[in-house]
Amino acid sequence: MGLSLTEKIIEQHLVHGALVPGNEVGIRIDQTLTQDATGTMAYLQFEAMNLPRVRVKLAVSYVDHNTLQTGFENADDHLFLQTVAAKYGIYFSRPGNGICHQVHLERFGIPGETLLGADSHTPTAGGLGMLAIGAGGLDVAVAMAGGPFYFTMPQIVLVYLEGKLAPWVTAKDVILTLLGRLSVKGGVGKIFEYGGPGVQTLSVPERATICNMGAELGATTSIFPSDTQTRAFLAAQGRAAAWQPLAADPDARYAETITLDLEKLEPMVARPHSPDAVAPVHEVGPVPLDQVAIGSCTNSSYADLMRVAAILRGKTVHPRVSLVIAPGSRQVLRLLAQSGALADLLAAGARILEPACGPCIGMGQAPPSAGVSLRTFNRNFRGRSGTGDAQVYLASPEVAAASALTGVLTDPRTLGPYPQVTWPATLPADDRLILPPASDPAEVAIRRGPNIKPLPRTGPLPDRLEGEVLLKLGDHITTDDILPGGSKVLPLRSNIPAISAYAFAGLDPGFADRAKDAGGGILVGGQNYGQGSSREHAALVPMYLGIKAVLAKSFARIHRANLINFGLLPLLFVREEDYDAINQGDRLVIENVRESLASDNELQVKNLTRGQVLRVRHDLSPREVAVVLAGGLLNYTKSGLQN
Ligand code: MIC
Ligand code: SF4
Repeated sequence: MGLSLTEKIIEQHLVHGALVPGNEVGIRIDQTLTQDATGTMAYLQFEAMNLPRVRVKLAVSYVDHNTLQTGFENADDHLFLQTVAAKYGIYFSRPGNGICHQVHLERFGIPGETLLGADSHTPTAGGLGMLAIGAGGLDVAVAMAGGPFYFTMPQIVLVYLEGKLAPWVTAKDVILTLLGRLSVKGGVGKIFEYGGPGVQTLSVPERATICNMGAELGATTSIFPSDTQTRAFLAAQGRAAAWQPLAADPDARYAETITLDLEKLEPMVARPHSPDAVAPVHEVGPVPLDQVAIGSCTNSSYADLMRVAAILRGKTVHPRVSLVIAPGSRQVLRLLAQSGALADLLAAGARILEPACGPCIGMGQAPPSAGVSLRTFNRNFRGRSGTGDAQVYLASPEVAAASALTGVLTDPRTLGPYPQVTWPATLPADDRLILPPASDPAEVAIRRGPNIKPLPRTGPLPDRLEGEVLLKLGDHITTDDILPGGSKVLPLRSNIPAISAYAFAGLDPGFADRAKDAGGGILVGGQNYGQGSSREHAALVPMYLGIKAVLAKSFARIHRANLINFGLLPLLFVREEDYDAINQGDRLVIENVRESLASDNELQVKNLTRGQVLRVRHDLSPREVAVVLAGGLLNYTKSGLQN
C-alpha cells in the first residue's frame, strides 16, 4: 500500500512508535523556530538543560510579537534573545525583519524536513511541503537539545482540490470554507494533506495561508506537496538547491477525503467571535466598519499586499475607517517600496506598520469601544484585539481592501476586473537583519534584564489531589481566555509571578487572587479546552498558582501537551453529563493518584461538597504519565528517566 506524503516524512524521521493513528510517535526534528513571546521561556528551559549548543540542523529565534517598546521589558527580552541565540548556535531574526512564519517560509523552510515551532501557526511552512508542527516552548527546547518530539499519530485527511479559484476568490476563502464546514475542533487529531489537480493552481504563499489557518481547525498540521510551484518560489528566493519534489504515492490511503471544487468557492467572512462562524460575504451584508487591518502570518505576502495596493490605487479610504497594514516581512515591504505599491497604499490613506504581528495579538491598533474591525488575520476571539467589546471579522485581503474603500463589509466581486500580480523573477534576499550565531560562544555574555525572572518549578505530583473548583468554564475556552495577550500583558511573558495576576482576567478578574488565597485548586472546562495559541504560559501560570488538574470534556492538542509538560493533569469526564454535576466552589478530592495513573485509565473524583463520586479518565501515554508524575518535562528530562 502506498504512503501519504505525511507518512513518508514521519517515517523518515521516526525514532519512536509506529504510524498507527492514536499511538504516540516520536520524531526527529530538523529545524526549530521560536518567537519572542514564547522564546524567552523556551531558552530559559534550554539553558536549564546545560548544553553548549543546539543539536538541530537549524534553529531560528524571531522577534515579531512584542515589538512595541512602551517600557524596558520588551527591549530587554530582545537583548536576552539576541545574546542567547549568539551563544547557543541559533540564527536571530531581529525586530523589524518580519513575522516568524513569513520569514521562515521565505528564507529557511525546506521541503521534506521537520520543523517544530513555539507558535501554533508553525504549520504555515506546510505550504512548502515541510512537516511543521506548533508546540509549547518546552517541547521546542527539548527538540533543540536533540530530543525527539512526541505526539499522538493523527489520522491523515486528504483535502482533494479540484478546479481553479474564480477571480476575487482566494486561499483565505478555501480555509474559511473548510472552517465553516468542520468547525474549530474539526481537525483535532488530524493532519490535512492537500492533493488533487487544484493544488498546482496555488502558489506557495497561497498554500501557506491555507496551512496557517489549519491551526484554527485544531489540526496537528497541514501540508502541500512540493512541486514546480514550490521550486519557483524557492528559486526566486535564491534557494533552488533546497527544492526536492515530494508527493503522496498514487495509491496512498487516507482516513477520510474531503473534496473541494475551488471553482465553486466565493468570498467568505468569519463573524465574531470564532474563526468558524463563517458565511459568504454577500450573505452577511454591508456591516459598517471602524477599522480594517491587513497583515498577520495568514495574509501578508507580497502578492496579497500588491493586490491590496492595486485595489486602493488612486482611491481614498472611507472616512469612518482606519486602515492599517503590516507587511509580513521586510522583504515584502522592500518589494512594495521598489514597485511603487507602497506609495499607492500611503496615498490611499493606509497607516503602515512595521513588519510584525502587531494588531493580531493586540500589540497596538486596538479598535474603538464596541468598534467593528475587519481583519485578514486568523483569530477573532473576544478581547484578542485589545478591546473587550470589539466585534472582529476575518476575511481575505481582497475583501478587506474593498471594504476599506466603502466603509462597509463588501464583496470584492463588485469591483470589476481582478488585479493580476506578476512576481518579480528574483526577490531581494536581504538577510542583513538575520544574525548568524557567534563563532566564539565563550565571548558572548547573556544579557538578562530585570524583567526576566527564573522559571518557576514544581515537584512530583502528589498522591492526593484536593482542592476547590476555582473556575467552571464552558466550551472552546481559548488560551487567550486563560492568559490574555495585548500590549499590557505580553511584556510580562518572561516574568511568571507578574503575569500570573492576569490569569483568566477577561472572564474572571478575581481569579488569580482567589487561586492564591486557596493555595491552588482545580479547573473545570467543556469541549476543546485550551484551543488557539501554543503559549505555555496558559499552563505555566495555572501551575504557578497551584492548579493541579483540569477536568474537561476534551482538550486542544497543544494545550494538553503544555499541561502535561508542566506537571498538571488533564482529565476527561467519562460521562460528559458529569460536567453538570460539578459547581464552581465544590471541593474535590482524588486519592491514590500516582498509582491509579500508572495502572489504570480511570480515576475516581469525590465531590466532598455534594457527597458524590464521579469517574474521570486520562488518555496519557506511559511516557506522559511519567512526565506528570515527575512534575513536568524538565524534571523528567533531567532525572534521566528519558530513554
Ligand atoms: C497567537 O497567535 O496567539 C500567538 C501569539 O502567536 C501564539 C503564541 C503566543 O501566545 O506567544 C500562538 O499562536 O501560538
Ligand atoms: Fe503573530 Fe498573529 Fe501569526 Fe500569532 S497569529 S504568529 S500573533 S501574526
